[in-house]
Parts: sequence; C-alpha cells; structure tokens
Amino acid sequence: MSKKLAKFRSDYRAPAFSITTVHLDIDLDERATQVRSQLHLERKNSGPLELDGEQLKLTSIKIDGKVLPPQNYEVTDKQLIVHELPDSFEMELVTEIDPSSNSALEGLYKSGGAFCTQCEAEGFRRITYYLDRPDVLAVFTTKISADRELYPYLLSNGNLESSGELDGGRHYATWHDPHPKPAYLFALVAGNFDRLEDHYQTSEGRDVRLEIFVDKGNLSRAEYAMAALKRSMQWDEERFDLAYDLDRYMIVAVDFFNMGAMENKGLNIFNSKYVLADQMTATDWDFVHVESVIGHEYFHNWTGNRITCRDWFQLSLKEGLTVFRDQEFSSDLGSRAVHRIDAVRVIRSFQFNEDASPMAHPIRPDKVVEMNNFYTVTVYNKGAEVIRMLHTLLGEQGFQRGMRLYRERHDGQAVTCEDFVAAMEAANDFDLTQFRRWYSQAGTPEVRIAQHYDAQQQQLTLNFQQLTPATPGQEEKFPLVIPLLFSAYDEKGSRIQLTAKDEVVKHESGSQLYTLTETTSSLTFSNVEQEPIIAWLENFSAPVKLQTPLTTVDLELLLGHAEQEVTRWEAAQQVYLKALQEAVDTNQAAQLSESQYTALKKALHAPLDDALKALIFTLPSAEELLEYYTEDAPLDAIELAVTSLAKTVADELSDDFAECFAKLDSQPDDLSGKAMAARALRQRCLYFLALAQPQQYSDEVAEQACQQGNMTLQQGALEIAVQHQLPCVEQVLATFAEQWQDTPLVMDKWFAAQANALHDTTVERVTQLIEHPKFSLRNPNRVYALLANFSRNSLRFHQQDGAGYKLLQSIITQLNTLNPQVASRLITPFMQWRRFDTRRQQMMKECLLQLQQLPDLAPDLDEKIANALQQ
Ligand code: B3K
Ligand code: ZN
Repeated sequence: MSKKLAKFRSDYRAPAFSITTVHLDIDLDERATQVRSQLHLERKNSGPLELDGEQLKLTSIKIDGKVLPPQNYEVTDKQLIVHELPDSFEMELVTEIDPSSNSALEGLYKSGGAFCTQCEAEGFRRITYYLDRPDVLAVFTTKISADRELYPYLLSNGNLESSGELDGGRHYATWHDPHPKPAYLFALVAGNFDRLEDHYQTSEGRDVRLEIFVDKGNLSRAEYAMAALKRSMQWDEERFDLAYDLDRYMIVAVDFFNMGAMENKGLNIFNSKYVLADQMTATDWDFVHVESVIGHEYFHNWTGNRITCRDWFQLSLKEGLTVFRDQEFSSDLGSRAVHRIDAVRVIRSFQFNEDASPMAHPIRPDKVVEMNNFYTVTVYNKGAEVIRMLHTLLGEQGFQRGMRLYRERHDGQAVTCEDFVAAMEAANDFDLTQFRRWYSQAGTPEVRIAQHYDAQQQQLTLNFQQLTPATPGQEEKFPLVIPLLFSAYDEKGSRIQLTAKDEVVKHESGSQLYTLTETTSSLTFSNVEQEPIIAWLENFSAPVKLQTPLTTVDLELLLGHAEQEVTRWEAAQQVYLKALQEAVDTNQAAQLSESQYTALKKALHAPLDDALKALIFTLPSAEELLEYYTEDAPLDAIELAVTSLAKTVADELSDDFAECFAKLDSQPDDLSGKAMAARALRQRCLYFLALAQPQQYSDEVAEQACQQGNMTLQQGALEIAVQHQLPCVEQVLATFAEQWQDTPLVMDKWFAAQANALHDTTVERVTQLIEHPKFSLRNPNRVYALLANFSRNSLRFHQQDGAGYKLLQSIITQLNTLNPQVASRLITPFMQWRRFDTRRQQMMKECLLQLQQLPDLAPDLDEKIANALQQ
C-alpha cells in the first residue's frame, strides 16, 4: 500500500469533469456484489479523468457503449485514470466488491444480517469508481436486487420508482433522487426489519411519509425517535423557515456503525444507540441524545445536503452550523441552561484538550492526510461555538437574515465557509473581516481581565488582554474578535447596568456585551457608586480560557444571586476549581471554607431547576483539572484532590443531601423534563450519600439497581455501586449482567461503568472484560463503551506501571487492520504523552513507536502518530 499524502486546502482545483446523472445497478451478494454504474460526464476543465476507487475489482469499462481498450486507461490502488475522452460522454463501469469482509464499516458492508452503506467522507469510492468529492453533484437513480426472503426491504435515496420480482427468489427496487447530490450522501440498505410509519404535513403542504426501520422485535423502542423526528421537522420550519423537500424520510437503525448517524438524503442511517429508546433500556440522557441526533441529521437536509461543502476542508460549514442548530433545538424544547452547560463541558473537557495537542487544527483545517481524522470536537463543537458567536454579535434576527441570504445565494451548491460568512456579513452590513480569523487560527485563546476601582472618582477601569498560544505549524497568532457577555452585581446581589459610551451594548440575552478585538484594551465606567462584582463570559460567550479577578467571596455571591442559570453553575465550578488547584499545588486534600459550604447548602435548597442543581453538584473531573497542568502533570496530587473534594462535600452536606433525597420522587414512569430533572438531582444526592456512608446506603443502592422498568435508576445505582466499590458491587454487577445479557446497548452501560471506575483494579478488570462473551472488537459501540471510556479515565489509564498503555496499544494494534477509524479514535490519550513525567513519557512514546512500525499501518493512525512524535 502506498503511503497516503497530505492534501492542502490551498491546493483546491475544480474538477476536470462534471457528472450530471448516475444510474447504479447493484446486485447484492454477501461475497461478490456486482455494481454497474452508468455515468454521464461533461468536461469542465482541462486534465485527465481521475476517478477514485479503492478495494474494487474492475470487470468492465465502456465509453459511449464501446469497450475501452486497456491502453486507454490505468488502474492504481486508488484511482482509475482515463485519457483522451470526448467532451460529453456516457461511461459504464462494472466492479465487484466483497461486503462481508468489510470490517472498516466504510462503503458497503454487512451490519448483522443487513447490507448498509457509509459513504462520508470518502467511502463511495469503495463501492465504485467515481469523482468522490463533495463538489460533484449528480442526480442518482439506483436499482438494488437481492434475495427476497433475506432482504425484503431494499432502500435507497429519494422516491421509490418501481419494484418487482426476479428469478431465483430475488427481487428488485429502483429509487430516484431528484435532488443533485454529492456521492457522500448516497445510501443503500437491504434487510429484514420491523417498520414504524407515520406522516408529517409540512408548512408548504407536502405530505411526508416517515419510516423508521429497526431490527425485528424492536418496534416499540422506535416510537420516541419518531416523535423526535416530527418535533425536529416542525422546529426547523418555525425557527429557521426550512421545510422538508421529499415525499419520504426514512431512518434505518443498524448495530454496526462507526459514528452516531449519517444524514444521507432521504435515508438516514443511524447507530441503533441513537434510535432505540424506551424507559426500560434507555436513560434520561439517552432520550435527550436520541432527540438531539435525530434533530441533527434532519437539520442537515438544509445545512449540508441542499447546501453542501465544496471540499472536505470546509466540513465545519455543515457540521458547526448543524451542531449549533441541534443545540438550539434542544434548548428551545428543553432547559436552555442545562443544554448550554452540557456544551460548555464538552468544549472544556475535550476541545481545549485537542487544541493543546499535536493534532490542534483550526475549525477549517489547512492540511489533512486522512479526512476521517477531522470529524473532531474542534470542527464540530468549536465550529458551533463560532456560529454561536456570530449569533451573539448579530442577534437572532440578524442571524436569520444571514441564513436567508445564504440559502438564496447557495441553494443547490457546494460552497465554502467563506461563502457562509460573506452571506452573514452582506445581510447585516456588518464587517466580519477580523472575525474570519476564527476559521483559520487554531488554539484556545486566553483572556485576562484586571479590575481597578477608584472610589473617589467613582470610576471603574477594566483591562483586558488576549493571547492565543502557538500551535503546531502556527507560531504566530493574531488577536481575535471575542464577544464577552457580562453582568454586574452590587454587594447585595442585585444586577446593575454599567454604562460606557459605545463600547458596551445591551444584549438581547439580558446581559451586556463588550467585544474584544485588540491584544490589550481597557474600558472605563463612570458614576459607579460601589465596586461591582462582574460575571464575565456569561453563557460562555466565546470558546476561551478566562482569568478574572473574582474572589471566592464574589463567586459565592454569584452562585447565590446571578440571574443567568449558567452563571450560577459557573460560579460553583470556579469555587471547586480554586479548591482543587490549591490542593494539587500543595499536594494536600481539598477543602472548602465554611462560607462555601453554606453557599452550596443554600444552592441545594434554593428554588432552582433540579437539573441545574444536579449540575452544580457535579464536581470538575480529574480530566478537567488535568487541563491546567501541561507539563509533568501531577497525577497523584490530582487524584487526591478530586477524591478528597468529593468526600468533603459528601460529609459536610450529608444531612442536606439526605433531606433533598427524601423529598425527591423518582417517578419511574414519567418522561417529562421535570421528572428527569428530579431523577438527575436524586442521583447526585445518592452519589454523595453513598460516598459518605457506604455501609448504610449499600442496600438502598442495590435495591435501586435491581429495580426494573427505569434504566436511569438502574444505571445510576450501578454507577454508584461501582464508583464507590460498595459492599453490594459484585452482586449488582452480576444481577445487571444477567438481566441484560441479550440487550447489547444496555450491556454497554455495564462495560462503561466498570471502565470508568476510579478504583485501582480498573485496568485488570478491563483486561478481563475484553474476553467477555458479550464484548467484540468488531462492534464500535462495544469498543467505545469499554475502551474509549477506559482511555479517558486518566487516573487509571496512566497507572504507574504502564499497564493501561500496554492494554490500549494492543487493542489499537488489532483495530489497525480491523477498523482504522475506531483505532484512530482510541489513540487520543497517547497524543498528549509530552504532558507527563519522564517515566510515563518514555512508556507512551515507546507505544507510539511500536505502533508506527506496524505493517500496513492505516493512514488514520499514521497521520496522528507522525504528528504526536514530531519534534
Ligand atoms: N456527517 C456524519 C459524519 C460521518 C463521518 C464519517 N467518518 C454525521 C453527522 O455529523 O451528522
Ligand atoms: Zn453532522
């Protein structure tokens, strides 16, 4: 295999040919599927026709009906190159593929008993030779034939044109998708499913048939997803004025899938994890995620499918925007604060980490070897934060004006991030020149704020500084546009408005807005009667690290009085973080002051949303704390700090948790937001109670773990039993496994709970679980549950003897040939090897070097390892 070369954004060239129509005739067979592809091509630019193709057997090639002599074309392991072609012609290709041996789950593969496809980013080239790039848009007609009994459903994009019987117990179906689309949105499914049907009438009067296909026997577990789909369709009409454009919308749930789901036009393919959900088997969080992924894929129909990417460097054009849209959807339908906090935690725990790693890249990368490596928290989640900043700067109305212009200008096109920003700019007459740096600059900006109050002059001065640390390949950084939402409070906790000329504006969120544009700047407020307490970066208005002059007393005031719920949560987090950092720096147990305990008690009993309280009582993880130590990370001190902080909060507030716990009803049959919130807080209370008094609460936890009918309660208890190693733990684990052994998605929770345990036998336990009959390296969900969770469990993964490293290395070695995309996702913790002590550095580096020597090292791993080891 030839080594894969890097591609650069700056090298973009329009394709030499366009493909206007594609007729596929796919004759499905487990081992030898035959694909006949008829293309109409037209010359657009000079140059040969270079079709992409991998792992294909070419059996025939014709141009305008005539067999092409072998001297007129070349076949390499990645391309089919044809010279001397007319300007407009028909091409017919016949290729053969083997879906059964496809364990990479890219292209056409078998998931359990069904055939399915995954073509984004560059999977279509594993089905047939094609111009497999997103700026080639064609109208697809697809005929599928297969055994009738094994594969009663034959599905593809668009509308069903015809279907019928064939000889030998086979049948066929022909689908036509009228919307020109890039090949990455092509999909095919053949299998035997149960089908849930419903309808949706669009605001434009179209009657859309909605269908969800699931494995036999799972129909009732698809109802929630169907309801979520209808909510998504309605929300997109109401908030974005975007309606669906085909007569059918199909979702198929499959068990073998590398990611969450895929937005193929009219035929979404989903990881069953994000479709199947009922009270028995799914937790409240699972329901929330199902709704958000259903929404995300649906919203892609406009932001991604109708308006797509010119090239893969522009991935954030569709992903950042669609994540922003799904976040807004969840926030409009549920608790805005809770969803915002969830998004902030993802940025702080994972995106900041990526920004500080050798794989740091801007949301619009400049250089890519393996595209699958760039479906990252940076492109997706930081991308969504960049869109959110635009929304903050332009306001909802201005943002929607920009969206309308974007759609008017680019519907049906493959475009760039620049086109999106230009539309926002033109629709609002708002200069975004400097804002564009967010697209090209990698790294997490650091903002420092200093406050000076002159009592005599009644003047308040604020000094701001911003700095983005260098990232690999980007030494020099420039100042960014950083919108800072803020609110000022007086000493009693009442919100006050500060006035400064034009620099500060009142924002529609209720906060005030000041926007940084320079490396340093300052702001003066006059007539300020007393020194205020200012909550900065409210609602996490920019993806930056912030240092403020707030004292712990100020934070207590904000925790008790801030009007914005996210600000209250943030104040609690800052209180914890200060205590944790002090503990780490002195290598002692963490402590809080009396007044801090009092403030926390007040928060627990305050009339706040229970879900928000649950988040306030979720302490920063070891991983979040680790972000502050980029050299010689003091793992032992971090472990002491996080475990001692949890213990002291548990001990000091034990009566309060007990009181709160007694008052909260678990309402196992209620799926309302209120009931979910109550369960979330109940879980936090029980977590602390069982930590403070393990003997006393072991039975209670064991009982809850066996309570059938509500997975939130069962899993919650399982986690507590495992995390605190309660006396009941082994019994709870055994009962749970017995009950759920035949429900893989629930067994994943069982694997995950053990992989997440902070206990020092975790490495051994995970090693044993790899041999468990219900575990399989071939199924990504199992791998993520057991091994991705373990690899993120920093305190155990970095165990001193290196056993965690060896374990992960051996798994990555096996996955290198089995499923490189999954292997590549697991390598993340090794990327940070330089942040640890010399001994650990050596062990991790050795693992990387050994992986690098693997015969047939996949490009996915090759790219990351090369970056990790680069000097
Ligand atoms: N667009 C897909 C991602 C496919 C990734 C392939 N490696 C899912 C999504 O973002 O909606
Ligand atoms: Zn997406």
